[in-house]
Amino acid sequence: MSGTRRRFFQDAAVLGAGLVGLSKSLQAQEEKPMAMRPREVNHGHAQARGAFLPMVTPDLADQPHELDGGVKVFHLVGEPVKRKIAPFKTIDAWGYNGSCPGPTIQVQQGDRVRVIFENRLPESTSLHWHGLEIPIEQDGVPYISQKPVAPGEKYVYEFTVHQEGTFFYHAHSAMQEMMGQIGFFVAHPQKDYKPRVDHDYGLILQEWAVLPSNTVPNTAAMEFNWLAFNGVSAPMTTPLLARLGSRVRLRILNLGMDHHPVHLHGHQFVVTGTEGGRAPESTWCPMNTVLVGVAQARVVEFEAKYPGAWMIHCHLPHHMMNSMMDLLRDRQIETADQTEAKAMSQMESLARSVPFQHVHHAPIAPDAEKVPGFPQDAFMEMGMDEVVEKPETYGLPKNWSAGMMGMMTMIRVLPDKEYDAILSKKKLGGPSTADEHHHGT
Ligand SMILES: [Cu+2]
Repeated sequence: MSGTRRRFFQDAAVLGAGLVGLSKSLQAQEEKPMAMRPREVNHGHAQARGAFLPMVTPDLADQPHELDGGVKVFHLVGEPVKRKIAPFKTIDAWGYNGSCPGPTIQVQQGDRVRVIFENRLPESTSLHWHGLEIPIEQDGVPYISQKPVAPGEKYVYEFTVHQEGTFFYHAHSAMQEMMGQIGFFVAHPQKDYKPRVDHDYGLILQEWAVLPSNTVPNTAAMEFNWLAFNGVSAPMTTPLLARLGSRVRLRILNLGMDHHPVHLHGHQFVVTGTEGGRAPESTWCPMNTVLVGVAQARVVEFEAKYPGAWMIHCHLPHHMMNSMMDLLRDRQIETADQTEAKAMSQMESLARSVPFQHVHHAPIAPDAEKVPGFPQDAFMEMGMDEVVEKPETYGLPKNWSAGMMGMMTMIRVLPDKEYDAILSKKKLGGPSTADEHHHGT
């Protein structure tokens, strides 16, 4: 067992139930059926049905299915979920199968799909299949297309997926959506999109309003203090990995109260799809920020040309931070006349209250407090590298986590040697969130 991995498990033990739940779901992702593993994919001319490059949803699991005749059968349970969204913050969200967002469902265009849904919420609900062209009886709108599914009841949805693209499932009740009841539903095309990609990643954008010392999101709020990709705020977001020179697809899905301009550093991408499916190549144009509106999906693709750890983040300034209020309470007032020594002691007492192995902040000027407007970001940055360490963070510069907050992750574009080093760390048993795929030549 490597030192890195041993520390990872020590951290996991310290973090307790929330992360244990996460490890379990990531383990589930590793145990996905062989047919779903990228290495098994054959891109030859006689491509078999069921062979596609699966999307990887970092920090979330894939939902496995059983076959009943020719029907792919999935089980979803709507239920309350404890979600650790930052090392020092666990919230009471609602989700599916112990996960918020729910696990990712992946099928192929043409599949017959059955979803056996069970409601373990304290109130009635339903499941809506966002963007799918299916019979009205399957549309999942309470009172309009079906009776609401009462607590303790089951309901079976069944339909044929004739489309390809990035869809999602969610409760069709506004407040339940804001409690986190959403998940990916990806329909892979029968024939690969061209050009083919080597990596396919999915990110769900979410926002919550959770008051300090509270765990339950305020679903009536119009302002949000917790911003997340796939249910976690940076730096807990697991970095995406790409081999230098590979082609990457990124599917971004938004169900919240805000539209999020998602920006990629260091590369240009093209929008190759929406929540309605693949976009014609004639519409592709270079950009590096895509506005993902509420209820929309945007699919972008790019060549990972330049090595480095490149940010992917919502560019709304208030979405590039976490709520520190739980930790520092009235920080804005306390820091108005604060010295660096005082700030450090405040952060050290914070570190004792949460399992950080070190704290860090960038230097400030000796006369900082004389400057109107100070502080802005001075006490926002918190290094917590060790507590969020995993194979995907291996080799990042010290204090990297101090630069990661809110709706933010990164794609690490790595030369072969470094890429392979991380892959072998993952094979030792680390979380599997970045799979690799080889094209035939
Ligand atoms: Cu945003």
